[in-house]
This record gives sequence, C-alpha cells and structure tokens, in this order.
Amino acid sequence: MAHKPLHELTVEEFVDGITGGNRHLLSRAITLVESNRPDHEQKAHAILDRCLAAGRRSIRIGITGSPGAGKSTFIEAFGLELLRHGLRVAVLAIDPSSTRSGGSILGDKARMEHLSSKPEVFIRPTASSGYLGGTSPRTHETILLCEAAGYDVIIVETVGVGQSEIVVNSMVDFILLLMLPGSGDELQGIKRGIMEIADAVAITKADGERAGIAQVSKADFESALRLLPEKHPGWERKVLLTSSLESAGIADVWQNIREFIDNLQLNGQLEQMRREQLRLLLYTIVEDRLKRAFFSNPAVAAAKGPVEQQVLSGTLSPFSGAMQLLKLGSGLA
Ligand SMILES: Nc1nc2c(ncn2[C@@H]2O[C@H](COP(=O)(O)OP(=O)(O)O)[C@@H](O)[C@H]2O)c(=O)[nH]1
Ligand SMILES: [Mg+2]
Repeated sequence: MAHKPLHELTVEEFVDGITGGNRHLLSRAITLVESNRPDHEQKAHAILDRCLAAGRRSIRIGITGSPGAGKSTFIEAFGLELLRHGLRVAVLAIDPSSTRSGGSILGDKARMEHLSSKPEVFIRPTASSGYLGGTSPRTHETILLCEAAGYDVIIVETVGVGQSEIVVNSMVDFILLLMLPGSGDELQGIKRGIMEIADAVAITKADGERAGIAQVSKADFESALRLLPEKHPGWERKVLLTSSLESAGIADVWQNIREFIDNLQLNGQLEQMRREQLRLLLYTIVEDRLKRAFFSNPAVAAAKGPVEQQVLSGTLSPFSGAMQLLKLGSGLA
C-alpha cells in the first residue's frame, strides 16, 4: 500500500482526520498509540491531547466472559441493534492469544461479518502485547481516540481470565458479563471476582435445547448477585437471557444499559465515574512509563538475567535482587 509514512502526517492532519470521521487515519493513530517507538509515542500523545480537547462523549461498554461464551457473536447482534438506533459503533476486540497466532482475531472478524461491513462501524482487533488479559493504558488511549472520532458506543471485548476485567473496569462505564447456560456451578470459584464488577449478566445461547437450562442459570445468577455487595448504589444488576443467533434479548440488554446510564447521570455518579477513569489513567501511564524506562535501562537489562538466576538458585533473596536492580536502574532504592 502506498501510504505516506506515519511520521510524515502532521498532528493537525491526524486530528482533523479523526474528528472528521476518517477511519483510516483513526486506525493509523491507534497504530501510533500501540507503537513502542519514542517518536510515535510522542506524536500519539500530541494527537490524544488534541482529541481529548474535542470533549466528545460515548457510552463505553466492556463485554467479558470465557472463551466460547459467545462474546463476538453477541457483539455482532448487539452492534446491529445499536445501528438500528442510528448509533455509530466502535469495537475493540482484545485477545491475549492474538500475539501468537492471530487466528482467533480472524475468527472474531468472521463472527462480526455483517457488522464489520457497515460504514458506521469501526472494528479494531488489538493484540495484547504482553499485558495481562490484553488491556493496557493503550486500550484506554484507543478508547479516547474512538470517542474523538464520534463513535456513540464503544465496545471493548475481553477474555475473562480474571484480572483483565478489573483493568477494563477502570475504562468503561458498564460491564456486561456473558455466561453460558449451565455455568452456574462456576459461581463458587474464580468467577466470583468477575461477578463483582459486572453491571449485568447475560446468559448467552438461550436457544434450542439450551433454553430450559438457561432459565435455571438465570435464577442461579440472580440469587448470586443478590448476595454480592453493591457496585453502584441504587443499581440493581439484572440477569438477561439472550440468543445472538435468534437476536433474542439483545434489545433488552441495550435497554438495560440505557437505564443504567440515565440512572447514574441523574445522581451524578456518571461524572464521578468518568473523573475516576481519568485519575486511574493518569497513574497507569505513570506506572507504565516508569516500568518501561526501568527495564529498558541498559544496566538493568544486563543485570536482569544474572540476578534472576541467583534468586532462582537461592543464593540471593528476591528482595535483595530487586534492590540491586533498582539501584542500577535509577537509584530508586
Ligand atoms: N446456539 C447458539 N450458538 C451461539 C450463540 N452465540 C454464539 N454461538 C456459538 O458459540 C461459539 C463461540 O462464539 P464466539 O462468539 O466466538 O465466542 P467468544 O469466544 O466468547 O467470542 C461459536 O461457534 C458461535 O457460533 C447463540 O446465541 N446461540
Ligand atoms: Mg471472541
């Protein structure tokens, strides 16, 4: 492709393009955000600063659940529902396995076939680049770019591996947890942490022979949710039955999210939540920068292997090892 190299486009060209709805430039700006090159990063942040100043707002929805829970298929049906309401939709599909194979992303694209062909829709598969569960400050920055591009609803798909949802929780307004029919027994274990951050649960694939068991799961999850502490005071978390294949219950999910947003807007919680998101982004960026600066320090890079070996062989304690590295890095110890 005969694109101008990224560095040749000015910040103004990027910002005008993004805010003017140019999907190609939005995509290239996201590539800058994801780049590790210092000049790219600098440019990305200049673009982000200008984009934030545009002050556009969206509804940000996190969709989480185990692999195979039906997230991508749900987003296809849900996205089409949003289009019927005249909304523009951005989808950030984050897949931790994508760095290795790329295969699952292709699968996701296929599952969002109708959605991805619409001009009002922007779909961006995002490689996790080593972050737990695939979310990073970059995901948040990408959300901000999509917002500046005028997308009304931004959907972030993450695989439910535990920690990633907690991170996503800091950048979206609403978290929808997708669960398979008959998964009620998972309520005892690891899924509890994820349940605590969900604003609603959708039982997926409630069609065909699974319809009956989906009803049972709905009741299981409803009672489990009642036992959890409130996430947002005054918001009662619902369990909804959905079938993406039959487009059933999809409109109810959107209705539920609208109610949630209206509810939080009325009592000022939405504003508070947005401020909290910015506060967390501030510190996430600081931590991310410190960490990268530290590990890219040549002295640290050289000592890391040997120190690690000594810790593993028991000749050095992890604490002393950490201090050695920190001293080499920046005198932080
Ligand atoms: N019967 C039925 N199957 C579904 C439904 N939604 C998804 N599936 C199937 O479940 C599998 C996993 O779906 P996918 O969306 O890729 O799940 P993800 O890994 O959570 O993104 C696919 O084979 C889908 O065709 C549904 O509503 N009903
Ligand atoms: Mg998927």
